[in-house]
Amino acid sequence: MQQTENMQIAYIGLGANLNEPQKQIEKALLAIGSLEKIVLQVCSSLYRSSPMGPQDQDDYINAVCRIHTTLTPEELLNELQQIELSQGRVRKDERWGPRTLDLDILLYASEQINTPRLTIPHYGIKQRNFVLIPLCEIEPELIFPDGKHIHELLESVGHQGIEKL
Ligand code: A4P
Ligand code: MG
Repeated sequence: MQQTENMQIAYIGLGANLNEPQKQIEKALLAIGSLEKIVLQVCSSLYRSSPMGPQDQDDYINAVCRIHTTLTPEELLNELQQIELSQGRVRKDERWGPRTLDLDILLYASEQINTPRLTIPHYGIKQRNFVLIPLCEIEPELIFPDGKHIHELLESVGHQGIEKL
């Protein structure tokens, strides 16, 4: 990507627990990195985490990456949903059920967005160690749009049920 104008920083959370989840995450990172208006900057290690939600499903593989992009948040969501679909994601009614790939926009610049399609920061970010731990690995001094430091949030979620691969 040549263009540097209107380039924003965004963080994407990746999660998978079906069909060789580690490969799903690796494939998704390649797909994100090959999008025209995105530069993939850095990705965290992969983490294995116990499922949040129904317990009769496999462990998840989670990671977080940082991108630079000229896409708007809505355009970014469209691209991410396309990648989810191309990797066999089927949206079911069950809340927090198993999935081949889940791509969430965790943060987009310092924007706070609340529309029917988009909540940014992602609504679960502050309660989930499988998001905060990889995010902190790549951005240890991150300040959230509401002024909270990532370390403050990490202290309140703990390290249960998650291991770095
Ligand atoms: N949407 C709103 N805001 C956003 C955003 N910031 N990023 C909307 C992405 N999408 C956003 O998403 C439903 C709708 O959310 C989208 O159409 C979009 O318009 P979805 O991916 O179809 O549904 P979902 O992911 O099943 O729902 P939900 O409630 O977002 O699930 P979560 O919260 O993502 O949780 N356990 C472990 N250990 N690790 C995991 O990664 N993930 C889940 C899914 C459950 N348990 C887990 C994990
Ligand atoms: Mg999702």
